[in-house]
Amino acid sequence: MRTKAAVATQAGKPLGVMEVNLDGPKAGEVLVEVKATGICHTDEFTLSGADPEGLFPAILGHEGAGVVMEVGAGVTSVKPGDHVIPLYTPECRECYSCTSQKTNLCTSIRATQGQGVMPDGTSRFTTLDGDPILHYMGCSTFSNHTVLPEIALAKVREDAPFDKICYIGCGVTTGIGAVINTAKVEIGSTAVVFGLGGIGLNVIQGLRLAGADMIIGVDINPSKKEMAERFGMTHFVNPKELDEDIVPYLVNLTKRRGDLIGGADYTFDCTGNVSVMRQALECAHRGWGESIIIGVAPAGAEIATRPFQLVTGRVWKGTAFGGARGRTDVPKIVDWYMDGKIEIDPMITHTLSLDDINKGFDLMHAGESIRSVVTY
Ligand code: NAD
Ligand code: AHE
Ligand code: ZN
Repeated sequence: MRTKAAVATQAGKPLGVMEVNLDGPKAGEVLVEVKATGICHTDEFTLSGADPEGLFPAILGHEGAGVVMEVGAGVTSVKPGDHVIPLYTPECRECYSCTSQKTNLCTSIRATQGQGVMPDGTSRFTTLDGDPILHYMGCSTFSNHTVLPEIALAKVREDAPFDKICYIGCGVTTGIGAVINTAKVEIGSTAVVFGLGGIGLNVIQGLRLAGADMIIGVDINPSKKEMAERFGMTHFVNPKELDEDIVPYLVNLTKRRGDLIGGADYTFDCTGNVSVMRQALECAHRGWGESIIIGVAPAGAEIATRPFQLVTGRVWKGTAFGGARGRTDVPKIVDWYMDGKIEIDPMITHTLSLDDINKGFDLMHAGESIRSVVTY
């Protein structure tokens, strides 16, 4: 079939909106009509050329929601008409990682996914001239239609609006999951969140859900303060306005009665900046503070700290897709949204057509959006 897609032709160039060819689903695959997709900072990261796994030409986008149109041979868990959210972290429930019950990082199709192809090693997308176009993170939601492996689809309820629940395909689940699945934050905790964008705000609402007492947000863009307060931030810090180093400032701010040292129980990096990741670790409490890396850093970047920071009990962790097992957890998060337990709508600051998708990247660069969503 033919469909309309935004194609990343080369690093650092705007996406090109064009008609492309899409082959039907092979065995174990599913054709999905994408109804809406968010634009995540990770799409920008790959488009910029900073992603060591970035390949071109490719159809980016990994935060979508849509409807199943056709299933390939052997597909049993979804059928035409089902509403689904694509999963860049699939859940096969059979591989060594899935059955370990120790991680959400299903490994069954990770190798081909990183090469921009389906599990059989080929792409379903081509240009109208017949040249191959690669898939991205196994999802390619910047196309009106896409093909995914069955194990990379979460079936969700049919009354949930596509233009909101697409965000559960990455940002919402990543932020809330980092708090609940990865950090396992307890009631009464103190926390610091670095970066109050599409991920950081969801960490904040996750912290509120978990019952954290002190939720400190840090961002160099003061316009992020208002929205973060709406989602539960109790204190805002703009590092550019401080006269002292941010680490001692935060350590002092998190000092509780009877505590001679200070430091947060949990900290989260939602910036992708390795200097910020160090600050996040070092403002965690001596003896037990945990720092969770969510941000994705450019090719070649490395984190550093004095080993003494770890010797004295701070813990450095990372999380992908918030530790969520997509087919199991994503339908539940959709229920949380529909039941009013979590909020999504105010974070979707812009809704665009596919023709205007590059405006979504411009808004992100200008720091003017939280999430831009493209509707088809
Ligand atoms: P975003 O652009 O919406 O937000 C980033 C925020 O960080 C902005 O508000 C920006 O002002 C702030 N910021 C930048 N530099 C800062 C600094 N030095 N100090 C404090 N704040 C700073 O991006 P997003 O969509 O929220 O994504 C955030 C990061 O998370 C990106 O690196 C993205 O690739 C990554 N990510 C990771 C996962 C995962 O599974 N681990 C999932 C989604 C996104
Ligand atoms: N390809 C990059 C790393 C990108 C990355 O860390 N991706 C996250 C999801 S970000 C979603 O917005 C992830 O899930 N990682 C686990 C995985 O298996 O990719 C690089 O540095 O090579
Ligand atoms: Zn993402």
